[in-house]
Amino acid sequence: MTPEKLTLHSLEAVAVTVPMARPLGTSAQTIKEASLLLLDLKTHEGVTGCGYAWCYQAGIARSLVPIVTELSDVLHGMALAPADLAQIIARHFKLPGLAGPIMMVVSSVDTAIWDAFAKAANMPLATLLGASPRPIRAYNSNGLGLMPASAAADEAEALLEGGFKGVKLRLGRAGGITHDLDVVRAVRKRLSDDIHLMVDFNQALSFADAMRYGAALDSEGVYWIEEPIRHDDYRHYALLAQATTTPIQIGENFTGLQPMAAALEASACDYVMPDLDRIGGVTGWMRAAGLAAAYNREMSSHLFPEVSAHLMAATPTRHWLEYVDWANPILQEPITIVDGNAVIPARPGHGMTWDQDAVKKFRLG
Ligand code: SMN
Ligand code: MG
Repeated sequence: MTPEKLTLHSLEAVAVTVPMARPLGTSAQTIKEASLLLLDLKTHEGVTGCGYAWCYQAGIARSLVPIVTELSDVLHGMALAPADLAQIIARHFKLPGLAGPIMMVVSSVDTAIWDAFAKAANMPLATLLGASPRPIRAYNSNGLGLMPASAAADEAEALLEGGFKGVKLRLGRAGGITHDLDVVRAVRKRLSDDIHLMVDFNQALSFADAMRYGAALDSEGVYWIEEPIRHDDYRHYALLAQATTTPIQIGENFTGLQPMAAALEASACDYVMPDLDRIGGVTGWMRAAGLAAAYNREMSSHLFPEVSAHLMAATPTRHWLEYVDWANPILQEPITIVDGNAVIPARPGHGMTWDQDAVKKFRLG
């Protein structure tokens, strides 16, 4: 089967909630289980594709199922040309707006389209995108939520198993800067100098507090400071990035390319980390990679390590893959880590196949 012959038969979605080995306490919300929208694409020719959306909350995952059903009717019978379908899908959602959870649907449909396309071409997605399926450097982002200092130091050490050279610690405690700094120091002290320590505030701080934190963290051996203030306050991000020597990282909240372009134009950050499911799937990611290259900014990924590994291989300014194991319970062959690097599978497509027994078990409603 050659990819240009494929036509879309249907899209189907299932909402699941799967257990997480380590709960994730962030400054905004504690996440104890992964609520996912699993998306399957069928073609008339028999080739299939899939993708998933990380929905943050079970209710969001559930609410997206009928939206996928309606989109399926719209796309039925169309040629499976990823760039063409991206435009058709964008037009379909133009009036409600390509934002929030709708963008999760759009992005995961795009990912499923590319998966089927790569399978028909009989190539791993990275190969189809013109990249060698090289090992992709990853940091371990499982756990290290808001927790006491000694527990965080223990967990940070445990997360190095698999040869990881980086871990990410969540900050933004209600108790304020001294509480956060105690934890940073305990974790930093436990890790050897060659281990990168990223910190993530999930938008917890005011601008004034972020300036104080930035100055304090500059002498604590932190590798990047992620989302210290509201995600779209690029004017203040630019001031912060100027004031701190520690690089500022943002991007998981870029919904489509325009916010990313605006952030880069405003010099709001040193690094960018788009999220596959907000940037517009594979199509959106590849365009974002061009933007990052044009603005000379290192680009990391947010969640979705299984697909992001392929995309990072094709990203000129690739930096760090965020590794989380949150989809593992429903995958037949989760992505593997060797010496701290994600291994891109040699299978055609992105390489994910649902474990159907697990899907049945964790299915919502
Ligand atoms: C994050 C990701 C997913 C859920 C909550 C928080 C975090 C990250 O911002 O970057 O990993
Ligand atoms: Mg983050």
